[in-house]
Amino acid sequence: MKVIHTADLHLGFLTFREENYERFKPLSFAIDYSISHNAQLFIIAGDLFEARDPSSSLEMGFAREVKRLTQAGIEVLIVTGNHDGPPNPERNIHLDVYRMLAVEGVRISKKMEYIRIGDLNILTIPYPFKRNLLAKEEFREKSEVEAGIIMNQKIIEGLNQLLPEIDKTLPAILVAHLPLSEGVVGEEAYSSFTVDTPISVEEIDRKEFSYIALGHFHKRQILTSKKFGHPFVYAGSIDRINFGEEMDDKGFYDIDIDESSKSISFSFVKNPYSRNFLTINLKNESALENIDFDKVKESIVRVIVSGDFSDEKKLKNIIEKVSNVALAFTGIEDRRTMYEQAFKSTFKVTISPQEAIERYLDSKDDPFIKEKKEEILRRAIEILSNVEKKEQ
Ligand SMILES: [Mn+2]
Repeated sequence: MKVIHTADLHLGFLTFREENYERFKPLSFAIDYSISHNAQLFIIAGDLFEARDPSSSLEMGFAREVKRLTQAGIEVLIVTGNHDGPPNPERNIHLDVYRMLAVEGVRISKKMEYIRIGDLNILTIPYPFKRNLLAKEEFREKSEVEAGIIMNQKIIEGLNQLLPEIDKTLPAILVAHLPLSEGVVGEEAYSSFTVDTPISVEEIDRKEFSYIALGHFHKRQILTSKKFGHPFVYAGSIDRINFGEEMDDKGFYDIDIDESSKSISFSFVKNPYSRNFLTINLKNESALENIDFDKVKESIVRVIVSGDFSDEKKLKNIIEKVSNVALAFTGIEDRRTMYEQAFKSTFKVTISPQEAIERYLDSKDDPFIKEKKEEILRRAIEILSNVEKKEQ
């Protein structure tokens, strides 16, 4: 059985409003791959949309991609992440539409549960919201840290309760949207405002699992449990969100599971359509000749100037060309302090909406704004995520 493991799509994440960027391209590529490789199951391990209430054009675009999977006979499993909500599992979320309409071949898991798809046992752990726990009378007095610890205990209890449902003659996997204490946090730290209480690999590993499909950390990584040697795999985000991910490969995992022997093999598939970030370091004259303008054209670009240049005009012309060709140009960092201000002001620079709001808030000398900055920023980003540049 072939399974595709994706996570953290964050559809609708705002970067620099770059023109010509097709937001569904990375997902479409993963789906084309699944169809052409005869996958039977397509997993999204949480954080589908950046916003909790995505715009209808984003939802339509996603539905169009899901339909391509179901029409090809590929089952779809979505386990909710912290961006998908809800803090209260009884409350409806946008993905419930798929359940309400009983879309065949699409499963949404927003609570821990056992699911059987074909010859595969699946246990799920959607992102656990502490707010849900703190709302209960008995836990109301607990601190966030205490609530996190209780939450993790509940995950372990939940797992142990679900384990007997596994058909032991067949392979089993776990799909979870969780922070693991052994893992490396990626650039999502800049887009998430939730405070996590990580749980350890050993605490959730069970002998029955062959593969643990994870979402939440945007940095792709494979952790191994000491207990049974099982692979705990973060597929990583499908797209890059800032310069911190410039060098990271983005993509998804292709897993082959043998039903009779329960053995698995898996490999990473690089997604060529992930948004590119490019830093151009201008350290010397020869750096000016070696700019890859094909790459510039398809990237969000920044320039760092640090060396000595005999022809200042030539330097300026080249940076000007870069700024015109780039998908989006975010600015120049001139480390030769003597030129700094005059140099920068001659170029048109794009900053992200988040950055613009943050700069605006920082410029205000208002105690209310100072105190509520994080909250205002979070709400503003949520609103902006729902504003579409162009209807599709
Ligand atoms: Mn997440």
